Amino acid sequence: MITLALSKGRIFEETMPLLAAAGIEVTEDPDKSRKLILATTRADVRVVLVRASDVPTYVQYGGADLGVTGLDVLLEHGNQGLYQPLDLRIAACRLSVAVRADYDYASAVKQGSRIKVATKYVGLARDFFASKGVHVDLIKLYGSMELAPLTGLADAIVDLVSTGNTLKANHLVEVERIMDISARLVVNQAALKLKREAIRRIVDAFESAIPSA
Ligand code: PRT
Ligand code: MG
Repeated sequence: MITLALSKGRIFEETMPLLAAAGIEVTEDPDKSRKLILATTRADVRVVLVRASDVPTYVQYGGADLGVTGLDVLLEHGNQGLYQPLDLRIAACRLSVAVRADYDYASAVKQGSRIKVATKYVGLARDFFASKGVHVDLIKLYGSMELAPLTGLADAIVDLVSTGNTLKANHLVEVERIMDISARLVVNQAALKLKREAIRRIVDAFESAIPSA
């Protein structure tokens, strides 16, 4: 049995065409069922639904053999015990710094002021600002980062941006792009040895179906 960990939403949806290329179709709709283990058209392949931030953990400890996870989640988690064979080029976005339109970020950086930054990505934000020599106080949030500068909780946020519509709707502006993000296939290292053939076939099929740049 091969177990693939996915999160509901864009990762699940954008992984379906890749699975189809491997001749695998999920036979249940995750939005219409409360099941967390989904069968597929292949008796030896199943999908488990986990929180996006839990995918690396499931694969690292062998709760799943493979998983699809954003580079943001993967870097924040650390890639210990994970073999990372493919950039799937799906669920693309960027990790950026954003502030209120009336906050002068450039001056704050230049003057060496301490900047209050709210983010779910405390590790990535710490590394980024340290590499630039910018002093920050990091505030950990679990969601709705966009609200933090509007309420005075923080001066800036570090969050994912794709269309930019969410920032715009909240009168925030992107002031720095930290890195480009896309979803990665991750594989448990022990599974790679024990189930080499079956995993190799899935990895190869995914690779052949990756959207071109
Ligand atoms: O939602 P939940 O708390 O359950 O988990 P999650 O937010 O971690 O999962 P999900 O499904 O929202 O995101 C899974 C992965 O998709 C992320 O880890 C990213 O790698 C990737 N991804 C790609 C995105 C986006 N694009 C994205 N736009 N994840 C989140 N967003 C959010 C962003 O945080 C912001 O709130 O969408 C908003 C901005 O979008 P635009 O289009 O308005 O700019
Ligand atoms: Mg989300």
